[in-house]
Amino acid sequence: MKLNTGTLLKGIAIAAALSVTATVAHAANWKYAFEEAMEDVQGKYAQKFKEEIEANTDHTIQLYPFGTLGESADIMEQTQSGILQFVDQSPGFTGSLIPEAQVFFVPYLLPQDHETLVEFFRNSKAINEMFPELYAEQGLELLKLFPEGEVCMTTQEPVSSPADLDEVKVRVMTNPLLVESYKAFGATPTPLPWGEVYGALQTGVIQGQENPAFWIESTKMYEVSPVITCIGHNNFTTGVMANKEFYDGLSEEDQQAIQDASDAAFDYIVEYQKGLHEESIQKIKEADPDVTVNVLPEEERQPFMEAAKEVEAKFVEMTGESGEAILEQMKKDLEAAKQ
Ligand code: 6CS
Repeated sequence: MKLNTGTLLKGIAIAAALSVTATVAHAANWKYAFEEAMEDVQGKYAQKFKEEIEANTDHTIQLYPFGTLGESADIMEQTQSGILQFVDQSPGFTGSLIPEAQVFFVPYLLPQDHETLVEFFRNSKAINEMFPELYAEQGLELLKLFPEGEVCMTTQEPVSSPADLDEVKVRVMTNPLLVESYKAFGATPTPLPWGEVYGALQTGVIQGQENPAFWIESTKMYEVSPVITCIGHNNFTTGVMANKEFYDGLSEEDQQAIQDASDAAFDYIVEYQKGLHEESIQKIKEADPDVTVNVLPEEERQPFMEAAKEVEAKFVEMTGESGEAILEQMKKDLEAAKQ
């Protein structure tokens, strides 16, 4: 068949138009919800993830901060059912779905030193190999677990020993091990979703709660619980995951882009957190000079550290062999991270 130049050019134009259409039809707008505001740690991570995905794929990401789609439990349900593609939910809540995730609430397990902590999250076999299997059983592709900062308590009265927590109702995230933890610390634990915490402190339904300093500052927890006590018992862990069916249905290229964006967001967020605790405490003191910040010395931490042993035993009791295996692996990984 003889083709004249006009026909050929028309053919090329149609083919080009079709290939553009195909690409456009393929580009998706993925939905990603998280438990904090845009300028908090989870929001910063999410923004970096979005930036990477949008720079390296045809896809776009719509971000949904706390309050736009409901509580943590709601955004998890929406992700499991496929309404959302990505979710950031902390083990504090995921622990009720995946009991082994409560390991992040065994007090004094995670190191306080930032570099060791980052090394651990980066290379841990428990984090990178064992947890993904457990999340997969719940229809979730675990993309990243990362630290958000040292957890401190906020109360009405000073706390320097478990006796000071007697009869004090301390709000905890909704997982059974945190309840055990605060029982062992001498308090009356009260599990609540995040949205109810400020009001409950204001009305005296509870008298305390625990969270990292950036969050105490940004959510103004110090206005309704002005004594901050740091006992070095934990660092707040959070996790980002995708709906597994959605993830498995993606091309290898898109899956790789998601893994690369997760790595980039991890590198960014651990750097972002350097000095964040101190800066947040400074901002709180400037906002309200009446706030007290107590960092308990080693000897006053001792009784809390003793109580931690009981919590660790509870964790094993609650999660059986599978939890024990995770705990043991984490201990090995932590040892390696310290080297
Ligand atoms: O305590 C909580 O429920 C919240 N704390 C932090 C640091 N992030 C989100 C979570 O909902």
